[in-house]
Amino acid sequence: MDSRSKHIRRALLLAITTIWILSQNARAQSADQAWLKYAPIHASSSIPSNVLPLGDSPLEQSAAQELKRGLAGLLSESPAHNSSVIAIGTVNEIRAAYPQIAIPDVPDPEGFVLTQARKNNRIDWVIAGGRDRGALYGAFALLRILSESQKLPGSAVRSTPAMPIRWVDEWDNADGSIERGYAGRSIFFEGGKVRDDLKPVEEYARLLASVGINGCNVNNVNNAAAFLEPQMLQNLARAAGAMRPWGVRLAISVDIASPQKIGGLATYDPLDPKVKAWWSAKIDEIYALIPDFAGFTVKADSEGQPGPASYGRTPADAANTLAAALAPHNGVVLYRAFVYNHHLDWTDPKADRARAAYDIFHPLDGKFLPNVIVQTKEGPIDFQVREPVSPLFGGLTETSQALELQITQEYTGQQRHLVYLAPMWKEVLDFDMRVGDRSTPIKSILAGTAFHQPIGGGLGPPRTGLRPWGGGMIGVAGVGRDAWLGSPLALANLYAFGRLAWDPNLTPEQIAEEWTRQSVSADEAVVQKVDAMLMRSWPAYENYTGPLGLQTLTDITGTHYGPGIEGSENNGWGQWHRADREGVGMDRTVATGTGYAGQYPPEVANIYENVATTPDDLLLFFHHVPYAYKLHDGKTVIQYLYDSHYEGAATAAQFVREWESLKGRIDPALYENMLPRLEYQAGHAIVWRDAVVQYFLKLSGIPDEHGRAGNYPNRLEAEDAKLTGYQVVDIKPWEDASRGKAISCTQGPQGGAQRSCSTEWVYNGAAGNYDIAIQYFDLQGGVAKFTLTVNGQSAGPEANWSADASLPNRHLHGDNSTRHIVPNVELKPGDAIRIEGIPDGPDSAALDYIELSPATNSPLNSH
Ligand code: GCV
Repeated sequence: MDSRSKHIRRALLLAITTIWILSQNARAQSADQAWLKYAPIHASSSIPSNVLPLGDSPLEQSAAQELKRGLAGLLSESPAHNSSVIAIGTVNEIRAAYPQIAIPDVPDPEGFVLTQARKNNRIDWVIAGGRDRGALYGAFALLRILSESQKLPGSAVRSTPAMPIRWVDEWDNADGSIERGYAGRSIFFEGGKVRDDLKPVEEYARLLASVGINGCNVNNVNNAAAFLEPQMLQNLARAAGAMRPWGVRLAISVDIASPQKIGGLATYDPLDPKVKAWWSAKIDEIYALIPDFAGFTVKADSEGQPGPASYGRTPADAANTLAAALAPHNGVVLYRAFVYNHHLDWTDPKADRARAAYDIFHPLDGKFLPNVIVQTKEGPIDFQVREPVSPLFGGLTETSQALELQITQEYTGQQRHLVYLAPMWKEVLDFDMRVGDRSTPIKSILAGTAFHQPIGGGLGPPRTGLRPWGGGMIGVAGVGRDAWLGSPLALANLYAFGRLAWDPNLTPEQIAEEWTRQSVSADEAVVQKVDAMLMRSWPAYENYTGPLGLQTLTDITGTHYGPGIEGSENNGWGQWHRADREGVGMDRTVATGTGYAGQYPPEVANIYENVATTPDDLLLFFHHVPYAYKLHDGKTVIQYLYDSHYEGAATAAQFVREWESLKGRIDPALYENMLPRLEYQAGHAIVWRDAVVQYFLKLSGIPDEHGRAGNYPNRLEAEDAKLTGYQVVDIKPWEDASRGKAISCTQGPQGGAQRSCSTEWVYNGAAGNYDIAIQYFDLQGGVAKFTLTVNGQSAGPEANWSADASLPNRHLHGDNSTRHIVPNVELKPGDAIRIEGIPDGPDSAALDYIELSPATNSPLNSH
């Protein structure tokens, strides 16, 4: 090869490599996919565009780098032409550089002040952090303020976090899967090891820091023993290093049986001296590798995980063994109160899983070491669409406490449904437990301020020794490689979690507005529309899944996703709703029920004990009532069940319309990404609606006074059609399909696989144009194909579709019952409407029904 050819070859290779790297970067997972977009603002020319870092700690460097990046984006269309700077540093550094201004003390190292200072005839902006971490949070706050309001407020901004522990928990497994994760595989792990590419971890930490989150527990609380192996700890040190520049400290979940499972000891009894020594040595090993290690999360004696109960020891015994070894290193133990027996006797009317956390942990109050924080889910069951606030928050006045929330939407639509959870979380934070008959809202309990004064009633002296730990908020995040949470709008939940942990006095509306302006658009009309959707999404989901405190009416031993009303009954897991022919709800009163209501402080207990004072939205959580029982507005329970399901599904259908109205006003990629998700949700809301409504209609025998439940005049059932190849099958649970039946293209006449099947209806309604909704099942593990024809002709551009979504369950079920709409089809009496289904592997091209609605009125017609 002559030198010219070599030169050309090298140039070609370089070009190909550059294109590849660019394309990799284009796809790289980054914080800009969430809210750190820094879209251009209409900035005033007084905004300084130069950044002056006063210190050189890694956190201050990150802060300065972020400010530069942020300003470059925000000011890209209106560059500033002035010599002012944004000076960033600790209070001490700022005071030294600007002796002429009075910078107030910022005692909390994480707090900050933003203000302006005159210097050399210019007006500088100043970010002064309590320490370097505060400076970092101040930088993000300044960028947020600019993104939102385009200017700095007239007076100084002072901010300190409400609570010291603000962590996300990931339930990632070492093999790269994520328990209850709905956005692809782990950003931390793959193949039993920490991933080589930790860029996404770094970007995640940046995202977390932007809303003040300061810890990340990276592995699943289940099966955690392998995470303490020496090799894994070395790997974890790399992950800790990737998050460190953003002030996010690494924590891990540990298995309480580790001394036996990986340490070779004969016991894991937490009070055994050999066990204590093992933990001590292990913790020293961790800190040698990760000096700023945050601590441990523990799930023990719960859902099959080992725990101290095996040795007759208490959670306090186990927690304190770990805490004592962590204390010299400033580490903490987050001990989860999610401890319960999942083999309860469901025939026993007194058995109640909701009681477990209080029964087990309340007697241990005051027995935990100061660096133990008891971590409690917001409700006594398990992240349901609505639960009362856990009474344990009022039952631990001598113990630091953390509130565990779920950002990943396990029981709330798994990110396929839009459900903005901040309003639910806010209700929890504002809930007044009335401990000692005085104001003790959950947010003050978490902040560690609720019980500082003696409060009488035998509750003991002021707490001492709890600081510096205080308490906090933990969000189970479940981020993955698919744009963090999969659905772009689901990111509002991650954002809201961080913002509320910093300042629980913010409102969900404020947070939604902040998030939308940074993530979607600053266009006022867009902000209003998106925020209105976010704010209505949790009530809508509650309405079409489990209202009145019924909890999410899903199969609790399965996927926790689609409808499965009896799935929580007749098993030991204790998520019962006790629906029977006469009535519904679980009696948790002291007088006649399980006694759970009595776990609250008296003022709250009295409200829940009495059926008349129990709020409607928790009625069935606390009381078993007849279907004809009247709610506060006079409506019967059964009619409310019908109405709320129809209302909820109608709201989900409106979301599609509202999103469509944003076309051309927002980023086209975001528009296209969300639209099919909302269309899917609208269809699945109908699956939910019909399942719950049919179930309670059959059980109660009381008709819907509006005649909707069980009455579907525009539906043509698949099992009633002329079938070629298709077979009629029963669906389990029956309520997940119209009339409990569907058709499935599985076995051919000779037992071999079918190549295709068809079903045909003869139309006999009025002539006109119709939207045809086809309810089909999209099973995992194959991509079935469908075609709709009328009299042998294609029914339009949408008439061919594939069952290619990724939905739970390998069986025909409400989890995967899906709606496709073929719009505007002309029909006249006698027309043959035919669907051909081509199965693919396990996906049997199954169909439930078709439903016709006049083209202009179709709730789901998006065309
Ligand atoms: C990590 C629920 C979830 C489990 C989870 C458990 C927990 O039961 O379904 O996946 O396990 O809560 O919080 O420990």
